[in-house]
Amino acid sequence: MKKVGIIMGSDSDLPVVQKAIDTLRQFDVPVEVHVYSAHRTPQEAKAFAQTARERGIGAIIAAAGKAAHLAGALAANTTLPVIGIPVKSSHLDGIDALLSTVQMPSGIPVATVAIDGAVNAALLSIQILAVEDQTLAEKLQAKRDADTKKVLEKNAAIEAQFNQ
Ligand code: RP5
Repeated sequence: MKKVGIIMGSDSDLPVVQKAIDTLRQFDVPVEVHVYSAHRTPQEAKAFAQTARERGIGAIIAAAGKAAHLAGALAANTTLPVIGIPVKSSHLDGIDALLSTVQMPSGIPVATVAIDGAVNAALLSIQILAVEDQTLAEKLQAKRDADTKKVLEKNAAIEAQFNQ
């Protein structure tokens, strides 16, 4: 199975990124995790992106806050799909990172999830791998079914409380 490469701009992003790692582990998807910054370690970030495909990575998740150029900088150096997580790590509540991550110029796409949206970033990366992996696709469907069941149970409890 392909790996998911997870890059965070700083180790201070780990509390958010941990949720992506946990989700990928629940699906038994192998991960490779690094701290590389588009600004502080641009050479290392570029080298990672340029070698990711040959190392068996099928999708990249990039988490960064503030002037968050990490996802875009990685995407500029690979044709693998890159998913950006804007991290809420500044006085601007993550809006800065969201806009920096999502507003990519035509030709270099980054699939941007919500601010701190690490679980969806992981699920999207799994969906990308599942295009060619039937077992993974079945696990995704099983999770959807379980989530639906939980919501319907909550609905039944609310209906019992309020609808006589
Ligand atoms: C960004 O700046 C990082 O991704 C992090 O979200 C933010 C703050 O980094 P530290 O100053 O905590 O290392 O590049």
